[in-house]
Amino acid sequence: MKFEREEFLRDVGRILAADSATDFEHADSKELYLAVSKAVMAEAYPDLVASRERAGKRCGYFSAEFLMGRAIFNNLLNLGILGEVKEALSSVHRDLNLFEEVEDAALGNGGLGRLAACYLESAASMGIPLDGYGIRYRYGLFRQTFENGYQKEEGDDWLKWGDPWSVRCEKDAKIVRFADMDVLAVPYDMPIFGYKNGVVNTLRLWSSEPVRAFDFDMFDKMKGENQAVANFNATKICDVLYPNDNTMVGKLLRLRQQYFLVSASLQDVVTKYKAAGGDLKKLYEARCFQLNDTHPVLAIPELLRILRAEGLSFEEAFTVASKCFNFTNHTIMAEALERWDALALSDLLPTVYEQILACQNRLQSEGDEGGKYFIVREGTVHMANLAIYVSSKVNGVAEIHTGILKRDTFRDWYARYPEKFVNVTNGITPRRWLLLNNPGLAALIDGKIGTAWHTDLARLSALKPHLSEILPAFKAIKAHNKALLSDYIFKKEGVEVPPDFVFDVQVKRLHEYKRQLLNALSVLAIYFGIKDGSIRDLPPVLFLFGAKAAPGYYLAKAIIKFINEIAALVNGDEEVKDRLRVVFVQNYDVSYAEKIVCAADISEQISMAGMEASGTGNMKFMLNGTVTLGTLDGANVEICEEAGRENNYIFGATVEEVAAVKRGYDPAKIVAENPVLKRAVDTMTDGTFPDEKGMLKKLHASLFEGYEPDRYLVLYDFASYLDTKLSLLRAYGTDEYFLQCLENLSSAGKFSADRAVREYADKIWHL
Ligand code: 26W
Repeated sequence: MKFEREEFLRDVGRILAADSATDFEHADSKELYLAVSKAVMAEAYPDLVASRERAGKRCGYFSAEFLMGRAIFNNLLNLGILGEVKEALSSVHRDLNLFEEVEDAALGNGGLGRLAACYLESAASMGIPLDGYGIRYRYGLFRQTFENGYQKEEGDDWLKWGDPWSVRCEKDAKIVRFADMDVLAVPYDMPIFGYKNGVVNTLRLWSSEPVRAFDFDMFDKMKGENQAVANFNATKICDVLYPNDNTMVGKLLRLRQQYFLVSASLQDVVTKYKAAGGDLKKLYEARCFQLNDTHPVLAIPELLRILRAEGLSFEEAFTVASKCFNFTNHTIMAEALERWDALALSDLLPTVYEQILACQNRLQSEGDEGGKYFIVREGTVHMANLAIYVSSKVNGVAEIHTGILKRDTFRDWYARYPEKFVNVTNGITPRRWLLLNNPGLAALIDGKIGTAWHTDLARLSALKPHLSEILPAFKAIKAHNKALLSDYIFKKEGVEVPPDFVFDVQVKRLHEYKRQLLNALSVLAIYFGIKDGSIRDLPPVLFLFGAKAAPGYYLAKAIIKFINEIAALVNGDEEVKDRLRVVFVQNYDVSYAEKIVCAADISEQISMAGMEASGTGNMKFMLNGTVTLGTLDGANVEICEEAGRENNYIFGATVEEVAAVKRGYDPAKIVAENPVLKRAVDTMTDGTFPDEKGMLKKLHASLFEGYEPDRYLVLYDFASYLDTKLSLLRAYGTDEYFLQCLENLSSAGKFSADRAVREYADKIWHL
């Protein structure tokens, strides 16, 4: 985008005056933020219109979550005016960094939502016509604080700073019909700026509003019912993002959200397609849709319903749908696979349910001796089965994950439709996750190999001949980033972390399978080892945690409490003060991640093998020059393939071993034979920590009692984990260690979301 300082300042000044009756000198940071953002939006408008009107097939990315984070810095970067705006503001004595206070748009839980955000950015940067469709939750993922070590949740009022990057498109509003009420869906469009290429794609987020009294049809239906109550219900649909990651809660309101999203989006697409003279029987020539996990899978019966209402036969409609839809699976966890009660679904969405039944009948009519193939069974609708049956392509998100889908989770479906199954290994956008979050490192790379890597990450391999040369500068940049993070943590959490400690980091959602508990036990073992003198030769180390637990996930919350207790014990012990520190940061989010990822020395990716579909945090650390301490799970496997296993620290049972170990597994025996482990595990029950609510006791019980004790083999993998961790800590600081970091950085090309969206565009969307 062209940029003229005088013109820009004049525009911003006028907006400050018009909207806030203020000026550069007096505006507070919010007023300034709104004015700067709006001035940029006005400037970008022609590119937006041009991109939208481009001819050719487009893909809609349907997702219940888009974890966008903060927009302003990324938008300025991609428009190529980040430095210019910074200078322009400082010429009027204002600092662009004020906008670090702006709220994240946290309309997502974790990996799946952040992946959607990376893909939108990469698609725009690659000139791929991909539009996001989602929900404009009034409150995003809860804000987390700790009180006495316990997680507390508060509403996330992400609109507090206004929403200058969205445009409300009242004209495109649609009515979404439920059995008991109609709801108005109003779209807000966020521009997605490609990196310095003039492309602007759109993220369209739907907001629910009451269909007002002017809708007489609706008014009629409501006879007898209180209009105010109906208004209240309608608005409520988009109130809040469900805070569960990997666990399905069968709440009707969530089903309403899902239908609201897909019905509004498909009406939008179909209306525009028809208005442009398109033939609905050939919709697939102009449009396709990627279903981000099962959350938007109701789009399938909804499209069938719409096409039937437009006069297509069921077979005609089915053919169109099966060419339009593709499905990505993001998890193999049984508790995450969505299933809905058939009665509840048919009560809420009778005409949609009819189409689900029609799919079920079509499937049955094709013959199925073993009874392996079903969409509805025993009063339950299986959303993944519906998705697989109708979609053209089904993909997993890393090689190992797609393998498990084929061999295990969807084995029967794979036998029936082998050609449907493909892998697309996840990726991350190098703009936000290197250029923006680590400007020092980005500049170092630019200086060595030029800037082509910004949009062609595989070129990082050109660094390979220069690794020793850049090592001193790399060390200095890492040290600088650590100092910045240390200041930030002090400001936010009120704890001191010496920047010269090793930063050993585990940040991600809290889940048993991700095994933050394994990390916690190793920290205790190291602490006791330092105390009793059995561990002497370690550099001083900070164990940094960041994670939100789903509010209803008891054991996840217990793990947070446990780690916070460990932090209090360790940080309060004068004797280990110079050797050890433990910090659990509050409210880990995208903006926190940007600061943490560039400052980490060790990336902990320690899920039980077979459980983490891919992981994308692992890629962010790698790209910032960090070694992985991890299992052979998800994309860690491919990270090792790319960067060399010898440059990472791999431990623990493999997928194959996990299966074998689980037969006849005896966790008590493992603990009995390992006194170091026993000492750490015992702290949960021996009074080391206060446990007034009995949380730690239950956490302890989860390892030894119940239907499947120590389900994620924390105890089994402990010994090899601790060994590997100690040898990594001992290697830290040597040139060998820093070269390993740089081997990872220079091998990270594959993990660009640019590569991933290109694969989708080629293999799946055929754009
Ligand atoms: C129905 C409740 C629910 C909510 C969220 C079920 C499942 C989810 C997501 C699929 C969980 C998720 O975010 N999965 C993560 O997706 C990432 C992007 O593909 C992967 O990198 C992670 O490994 C996977 O856990």
